[in-house]
Amino acid sequence: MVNEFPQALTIAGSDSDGSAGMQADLHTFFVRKTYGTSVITACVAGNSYGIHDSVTMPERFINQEFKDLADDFKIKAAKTGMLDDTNMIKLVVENYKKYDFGPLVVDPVIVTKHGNMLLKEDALATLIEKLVPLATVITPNFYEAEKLTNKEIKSDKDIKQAAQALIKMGAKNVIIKGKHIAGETKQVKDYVLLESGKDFWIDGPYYDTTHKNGTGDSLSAAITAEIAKGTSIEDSIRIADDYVDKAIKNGIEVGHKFGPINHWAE
Ligand code: PXL
Repeated sequence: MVNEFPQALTIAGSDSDGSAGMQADLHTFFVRKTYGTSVITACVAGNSYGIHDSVTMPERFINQEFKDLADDFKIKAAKTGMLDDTNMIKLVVENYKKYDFGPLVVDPVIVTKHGNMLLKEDALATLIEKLVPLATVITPNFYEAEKLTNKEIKSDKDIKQAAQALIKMGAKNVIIKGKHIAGETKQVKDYVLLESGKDFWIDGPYYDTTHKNGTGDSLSAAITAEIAKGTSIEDSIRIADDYVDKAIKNGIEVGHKFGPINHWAE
């Protein structure tokens, strides 16, 4: 039967070195046995040393990408990544609302691990107003959670409050990815707050490696893939967290500096 196979969509930027952005999403969809489709919002030129240039796709092209996918596929879940600026966020939100692409996982990408901006400073308010309320799951890291809630996070209590604030802003389920504090424990813990009110921590080891590009993209993509296959939100988050943990632990040596995680790791 046509369109029975689980299909997922990434609305994100292309990263030429394959370690992050749309490429990490598509690697993840593939390995998680989900057919991957894409709406490309921007392209960045870079490698394991960093990002050196970027361009944004034109409005008519974005509209056409959405239309073409909607005309032919049965997408069961979608995720957002790099959206670059206010206009792009508005355009993506308009198109997402127009069609049926299933639940939305919002990875509120702001800046790379190595300091390259992927969202214009003045676009944050639009992201909060227009995109966060559409999120079935929002997946900020520590820094992004602080930016979105406009509050410093220093303790477990602060993390919980940030997650609650994100729910108040309209996201249904939240995972805040933990931060490793230099010199402290060799653990990182992610905090999850579900729509039902249930909350829990996911503890994992901290891996001291330079091969962590695309970790956030891959986590949100793995959640999206699981949702597309019909897995519950809680299990999707748990499975994705475990998958990314293994992909960091069993890294591959690609590029000379900051490398990718290993999407094949099991
Ligand atoms: O990992 C965040 C990210 C998202 N999207 C694009 C990127 C990166 C990091 O490099 O290049 C396009």
